[in-house]
Amino acid sequence: MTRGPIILFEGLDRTGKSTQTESLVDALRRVGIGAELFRFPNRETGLGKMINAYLTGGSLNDETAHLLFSANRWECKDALVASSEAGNAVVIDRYIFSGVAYSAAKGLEREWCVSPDLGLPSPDIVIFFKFKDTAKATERGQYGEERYEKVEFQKLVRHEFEKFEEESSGSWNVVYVDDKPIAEVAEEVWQIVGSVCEKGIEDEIRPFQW
Ligand code: NYM
Ligand code: MG
Repeated sequence: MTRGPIILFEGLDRTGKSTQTESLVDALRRVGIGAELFRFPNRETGLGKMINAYLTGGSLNDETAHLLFSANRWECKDALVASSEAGNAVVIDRYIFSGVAYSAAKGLEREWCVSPDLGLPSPDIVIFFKFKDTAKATERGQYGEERYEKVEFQKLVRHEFEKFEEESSGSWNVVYVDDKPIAEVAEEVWQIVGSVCEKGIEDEIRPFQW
C-alpha cells in the first residue's frame, strides 16, 4: 500500500513554519495531491486549550507542561496515521523535536524529555528552518508576545534543535530563512518534497525511536 509522506517542519519561533506549511498544503492541493496540515500544539482540543493558557501566561511546572505537549501529540496520532494511510501528504508544523528542544532548554533532562514521545509516528522528511542570526526573529511580527519568545532563550532552544540535526547524520533538510522572500523558501521546500509527494511512500509508518 502506498501512503502519503509525513513531512515535518521544525524551527525556532518566527522562522515562517506556519506560513510555509499552509502554503505547501495549498500548493499540493492545487496540483491534485491530497494534503492535510497538523500543527502542534493543536490548541483546539481540551488539552490544547490548557497549553494555550500556559503559553499566554498561565503557570504549570515544567514537567507538567512537557507532558501536556506530548499528550497533545498522542491524542492526534490516530487522525495523523489515518490521513497518511488515506494517501494524503501529512504536513506537520512542529512535533517531537520542538517538544524536547523547548523543555530541555529549560533544563529538563533530554532523555526524560524524549521518552513520552517514543512510539509516535515518525516523520519521513524533516525540514529545519534556521536563521543564521537568531536575533533576526525579533525583527519579525508579533515576536515577544508569548512565553519563550526571548532571544536568549531561543539561543538555548536552537542549540537543542541542533543536537537532533547532528544526530540525524545529514537526513534533516536545513533551510536558511534569513531575509529570504516567502516564495523563495517555498520553492526550496518544493524541491525537497515535491517528488516524494507525487510518488508516495511504500514503507509502513515507523514508530519514533531515539
Ligand atoms: N512548544 C511547542 C513547546 O514548548 N513544546 C512542544 O511540544 C511544542 C509543539 O509552543 N514557542 C512551544 C514552542 C512555541 C510554542 O508554538 C507555540 P507555535 O508554533 O508558536 O504556535
Ligand atoms: Mg510561536
